[in-house]
Amino acid sequence: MTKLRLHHVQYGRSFRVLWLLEEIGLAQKLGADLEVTEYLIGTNEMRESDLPKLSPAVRIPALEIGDLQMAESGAIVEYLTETYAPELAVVPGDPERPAYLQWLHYAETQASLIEQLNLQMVFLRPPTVASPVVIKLNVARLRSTLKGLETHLEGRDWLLDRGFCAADVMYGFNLFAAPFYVKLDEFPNIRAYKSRMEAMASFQRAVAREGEQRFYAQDFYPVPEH
Ligand SMILES: N[C@@H](CCC(=O)N[C@@H](CS)C(=O)NCC(=O)O)C(=O)O
Repeated sequence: MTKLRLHHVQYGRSFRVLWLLEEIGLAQKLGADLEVTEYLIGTNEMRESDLPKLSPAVRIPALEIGDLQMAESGAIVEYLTETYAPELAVVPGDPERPAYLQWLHYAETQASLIEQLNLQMVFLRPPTVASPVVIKLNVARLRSTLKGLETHLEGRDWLLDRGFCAADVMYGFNLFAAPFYVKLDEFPNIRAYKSRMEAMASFQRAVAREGEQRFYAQDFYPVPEH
């Protein structure tokens, strides 16, 4: 049986890959069992596992398909779609290719801000103190990326005119983590976009596999006063 193994962290970027694997139905296509290896960030689990052999920066996601080993969520999303679901990719020469690449990679501009906020608000432990200035700055920068996405989504169901594609999958992590730092009340297009994701059967299967949210200890993290 072909090996199909995803290295995963709850509420992390690996959700993008988990969702895409469900959308493609890759386990069924390969006649494989999807094995999900979950880690707890902030422990030694990742360094002490075989992840360092798979992921140059020892980060998740990493994906193994047979002998193939790959890290970087965006790269994995591009590879999986062009190899197994070309209808979700946009090929070179297609007029929507520049927009496809732009929005696929914009997701990481946004995700890196979420990551900085996770670092300050979730991972720092006493006696280390989070920096209100850095938090305030990163919240403002995250809000600004959400505004850019909100404007783009005006009058659209998905990022591209052709409909749901691999670039949308990248936001399956971002838009579920961002609201812990920036409320989405001011972004109606993003809220509707999220609802469209949540209505997809593949998304629901990925959420069911991931289980209840356990990563964040509270529903919202306000910017500390000082
Ligand atoms: N650009 C990479 C970023 C990967 C990344 O930073 N993943 C986070 C979880 S979302 C991680 O593994 N963090 C562990 C750490 O920082 O030690 C990607 O998209 O895969």
